[in-house]
Amino acid sequence: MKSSKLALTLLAISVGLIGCGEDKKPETKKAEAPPPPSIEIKIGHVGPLTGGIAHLGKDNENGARLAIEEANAAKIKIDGKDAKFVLVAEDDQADPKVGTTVAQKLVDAKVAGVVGHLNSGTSIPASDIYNKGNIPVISGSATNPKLTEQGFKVQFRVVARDDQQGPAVANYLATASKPKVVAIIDDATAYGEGLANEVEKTLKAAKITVLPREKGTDKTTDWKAVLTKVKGKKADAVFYGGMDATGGPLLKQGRELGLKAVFSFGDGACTDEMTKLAGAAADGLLCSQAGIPPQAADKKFLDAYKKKFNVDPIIYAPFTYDAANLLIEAMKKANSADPVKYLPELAKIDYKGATGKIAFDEKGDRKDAEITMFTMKDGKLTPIAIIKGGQTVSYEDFVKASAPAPAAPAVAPAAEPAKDAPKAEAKK
Ligand code: ABU
Repeated sequence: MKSSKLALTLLAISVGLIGCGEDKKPETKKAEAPPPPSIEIKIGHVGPLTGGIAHLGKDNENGARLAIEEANAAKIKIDGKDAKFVLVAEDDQADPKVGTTVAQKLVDAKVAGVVGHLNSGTSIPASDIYNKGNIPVISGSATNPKLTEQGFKVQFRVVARDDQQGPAVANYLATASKPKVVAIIDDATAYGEGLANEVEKTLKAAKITVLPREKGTDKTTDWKAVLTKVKGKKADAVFYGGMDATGGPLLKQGRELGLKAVFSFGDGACTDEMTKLAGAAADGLLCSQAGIPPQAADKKFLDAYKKKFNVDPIIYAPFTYDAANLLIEAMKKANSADPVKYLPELAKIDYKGATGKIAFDEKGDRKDAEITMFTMKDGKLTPIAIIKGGQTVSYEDFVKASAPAPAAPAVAPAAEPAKDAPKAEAKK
């Protein structure tokens, strides 16, 4: 009896359950909203990522990469679509031939714009390829004047040119160190030779004796023969047009050979890398960069860079960061990533970047670009003066003037040396 009652109860429950199942309405699938329309925008970056100056190529690439990551985080819309910026990074090995190959590769990949190249020697031949492909390109470090003298509407740069940098560093050297005989050495690249020519012109105009040019290459690390010759000619200053990877050994070997001359370099060899390469011999180096020093860049940028890469920028990362942001800003203004549409916006842009206000002249050069003079002091590159529009301002005053509280900079005459500038040793 007991078991038949239980069987009936179970039957009732199952019938009830089946009944419930029959009452249940079939689930209607909610129509999924289509994903918002999106657009992928490729931006190229080119610099040497292998070889002696790979550290500078990486520094430049980091700047562009940070700008792109920030733009993606900002969820920018272009033509009503979610813009997804993608950095296409290429290594040109600082080699002009490789430079043109990767430039063509980027054009074929339909990048919307390019940041680079690092070197003038790669930027100049590559510019022709970008021009033919109508791809806007902004260099954050190439300083040879020819780059923007070819009439290419797509070519821009955000640093000063060597016909500004050469006279600035030469005048500073002449005034601060008062050399009588200067030896000039270059690495036979578009940058090194071009800058050395500008320095020579300025020194000669100041009636300073310039010895016949000595040359190496961008791979030379044994400078002893050249330096022995320079020592024999009793030069009291040496200017080198080349990069830090070759300038470091030059300086080190010069001191090892007993040269007392003031050494002076341009931006390619004006990095803290000199201390690693030349050790204590680097102290007293006088050198220039073709923009504000990296430590004077916008604090928000500096903090973000340090957070992301766990190092400080070496030299031109703030400029490549600005270069990438300029491309993006012009696209936003044009509401298009089509170079035909955004190039006119780029040409007339007025932008507040990490390196200050940026606008371009009709050639694509940065208006009012600064030059910074440095000396190497206790193993650290120390900015001593900023030269802008022919006026020299001590770095101290520049920093004060850039601070939020308005303070007018004390403007000194052009090429007036700051108190830290190295003096040439009296001839023995
Ligand atoms: N401006 C220094 C290094 C880059 C160049 O070749 O111009």
